[in-house]
Amino acid sequence: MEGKTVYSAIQPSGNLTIGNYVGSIRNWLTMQDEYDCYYAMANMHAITVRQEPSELRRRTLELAALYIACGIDPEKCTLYVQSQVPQHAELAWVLNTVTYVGEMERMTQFKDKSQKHADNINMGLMDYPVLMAADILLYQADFVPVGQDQTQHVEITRDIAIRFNNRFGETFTVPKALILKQGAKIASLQEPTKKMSKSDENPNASVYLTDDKDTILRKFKRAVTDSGNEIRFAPEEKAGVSNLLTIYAAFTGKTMEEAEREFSGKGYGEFKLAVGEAVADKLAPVQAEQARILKDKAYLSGVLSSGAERAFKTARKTLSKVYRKVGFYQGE
Ligand code: ATP
Ligand code: LTN
Repeated sequence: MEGKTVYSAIQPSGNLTIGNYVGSIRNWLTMQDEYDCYYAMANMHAITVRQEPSELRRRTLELAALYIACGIDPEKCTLYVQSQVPQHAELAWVLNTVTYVGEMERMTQFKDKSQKHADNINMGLMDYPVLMAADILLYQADFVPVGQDQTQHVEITRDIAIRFNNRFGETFTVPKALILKQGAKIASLQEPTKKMSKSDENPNASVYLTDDKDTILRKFKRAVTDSGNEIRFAPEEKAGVSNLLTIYAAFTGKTMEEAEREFSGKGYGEFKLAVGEAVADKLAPVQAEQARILKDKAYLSGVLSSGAERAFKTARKTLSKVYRKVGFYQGE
């Protein structure tokens, strides 16, 4: 499909997990040859919960280096830092006026995060989905590859786009979420019915992309499974084992059937070790590459400044159209 645009972003709010990789970045890689892709470091979203400023800055660069180390090619995609393109905040303001407070209060992520950060339920946290809508709509994206937890935000983006188009005339492309059939929701290794999350307090629940081999093997060894002994994919019945099979398939590129066949008749111990090894072997070169890129400061800042410049050009065009539609004076 020629001429289609893809938009996605990750918040530089913590160490990425293999959930972020499997549900998100892995999906992005397959699109860069086919589509016009924009991938951002969503640092403006990140400050909706408290961040240590020096850490936020460091993590933003680490995330950029990680994208590239995972295989995102900055020559093919537009890789940039959200706060370097002022139109995100500007469009969010306009979209705020076509979004209802009730809709934002009903968002699952808002409710979860309000509970988790009860002492800091700030306006930004509530407005998070509107900023996300602004991200996506600025680039007239057709597709938004994300994990399952973000579907509700893409849905509200569609509602906002349709509402704006109806009120002011055709302005925005109405985007679609692209969710993988397998791997859109990698579960916690400790509570396999919960999503693996970078902000989980239990360090054994998540495998980080920065973990070394020993740590990875140890975490998989301790992964919660069940009292049975069968290795097969049955998410309802065998959440833990199914999660490990999903991770194995994602990291080896094998199909679920191949993975199941490989482990049929084998014990859980051997299985967990194999999953850990597949993950560690895949991550080792990514980690080495990320470290190499981070050291090359001139290269990285060059990539980000040319990314911001490209993003700015597209964003400016859309914002100017929006300003015209809503009746903002833009000079003669
Ligand atoms: P936090 O726990 O701090 O809210 P997070 O781990 O959910 O963060 P995000 O930055 O919110 O990470 O998400 C980045 C991308 O990774 C999104 O597309 C999200 O859907 C995806 N993602 C996050 N966790 C998982 C998971 N466990 N399985 C699959 N995809 C995931
Ligand atoms: N909220 C997203 C990150 C994000 C995003 C976006 C994803 C910010 N802006 C635009 C897709 C499109 C998350 O993954 N937590």
